[in-house]
Amino acid sequence: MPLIPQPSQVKIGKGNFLLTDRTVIQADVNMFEAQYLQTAIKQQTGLNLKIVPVSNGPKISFSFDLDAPAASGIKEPYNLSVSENAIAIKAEYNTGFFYGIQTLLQLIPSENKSEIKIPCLQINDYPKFKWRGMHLDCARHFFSIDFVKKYIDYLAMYKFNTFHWHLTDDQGWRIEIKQYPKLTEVGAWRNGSMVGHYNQQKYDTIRYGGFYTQDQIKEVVAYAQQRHITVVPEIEMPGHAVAALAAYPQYSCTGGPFEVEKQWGVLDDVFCPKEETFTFLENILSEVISLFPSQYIHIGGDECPKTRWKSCAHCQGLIKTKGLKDEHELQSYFIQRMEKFVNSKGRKIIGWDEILEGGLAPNAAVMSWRGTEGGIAAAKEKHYVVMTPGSHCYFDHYQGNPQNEPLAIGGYTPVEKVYAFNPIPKELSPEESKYILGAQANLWTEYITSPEQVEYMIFPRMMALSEVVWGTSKSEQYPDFVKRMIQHFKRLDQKGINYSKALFEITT
Ligand code: TNX
Repeated sequence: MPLIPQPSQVKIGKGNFLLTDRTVIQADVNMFEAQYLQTAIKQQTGLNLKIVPVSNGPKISFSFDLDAPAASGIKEPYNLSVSENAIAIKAEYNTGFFYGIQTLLQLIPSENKSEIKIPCLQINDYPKFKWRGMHLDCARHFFSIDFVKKYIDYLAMYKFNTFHWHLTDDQGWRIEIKQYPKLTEVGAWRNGSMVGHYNQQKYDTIRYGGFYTQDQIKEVVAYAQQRHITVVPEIEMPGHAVAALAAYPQYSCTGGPFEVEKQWGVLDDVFCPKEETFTFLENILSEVISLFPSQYIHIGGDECPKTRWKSCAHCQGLIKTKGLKDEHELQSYFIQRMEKFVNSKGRKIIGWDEILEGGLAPNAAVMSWRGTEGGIAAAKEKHYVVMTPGSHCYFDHYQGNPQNEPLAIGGYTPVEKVYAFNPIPKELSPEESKYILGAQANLWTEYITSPEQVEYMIFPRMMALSEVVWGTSKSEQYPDFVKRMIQHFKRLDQKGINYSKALFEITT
């Protein structure tokens, strides 16, 4: 069966179910999942299935009576049984129905036909990891709401449940904040971008930018929610803040002026740990929290040079009065202040692994990107971790021979390497491993300017990652995975999705 991610348990039976326009979807007509299935079958096959509350004929039915719940406290488990007379999806939660639907859709060939054979089988399935994430950087390059929704659709197809939305960076502030209109009036626009590779230091002079209104953000969050995906927003601090400082220079150490940045990289101007800055950031986070119902709010924390803090009298004074050792502890003080605020709103923070430096905020979760070491250290300190090491999870890297690939930042992370990733490092005991929530791929977009290129960079690598985080990838089964993946290419073709064919390169 060409299923991705491979389910936990599949038993193939005998015979087939015949899907025709006489098949009905037996469900409450208002059930989103039933409507989703109806639309997807129509798109995939041309068949028009009715949704009816009760039927005695051939049907696809939903019921809340999962056989043997796999693991308590998770919403994903489902059973899918296909027999000659009926298809039944059982689950405890609608999330399980949604995953059963994704599996069923992969059993239905993508072709216009009036009669489609679906092989009889029984699937019992649930994921291993709670955090199955994909990230998208909409700051370096801006992607429309329509494309962000498509991206969410791609996540849904492969049973991802977390969309990490990178909304702010040096090169652009992309989220409307009502209390600070200049963040988008000024911060969302730059007067040029880097052209070609970073090393060449060449720029164009084209005004570039865009932002999402709060109404659009709500629309995306609701769209994702229907697809059982949590949107985790990221607001960068204290580093990667130049776009915000271009709009409000008073929250820097020097007072500016600044321009929204044109070049990629790590910049010295960062938020200054003043009371006014904390108030500014808290007011921003209040609006962010009201838009995103996610348990976690990502506060960045990565790549914050300490250059400005070192020569800032206020910062040095703060280090003294708070009894801090150095600027790293000052960064930790900064993050802990923000954590207190976010916790007071009933939410938790997650940040890049630099938040370990100078001491972790008490309830923070860590995204381990500079390898898995940060994640290992955090799990040993009993903090939750999402693994996203550059070595396996950076989809801005090349996936084939750079000579045949569109310009990328560098690196080499082919699909086979992604498939071989194990989010649980061998250094952790079973007890410590419980703190590994899962894994995520990051798509930084310095060199990714169009939706087509986003698709190219995530496909097919996200298929490999989906199996890693679902928990059914096994290195020795890579050849089998490749066979299934190649069958999925037809589906991607049918949906008009652009994907990399680097896999077919002859390597010597
Ligand atoms: C490092 S990963 C960054 C990003 C860049 C990326 C390029 C991380 C937390 N920070 O700002 O876009 O490298 O790969």
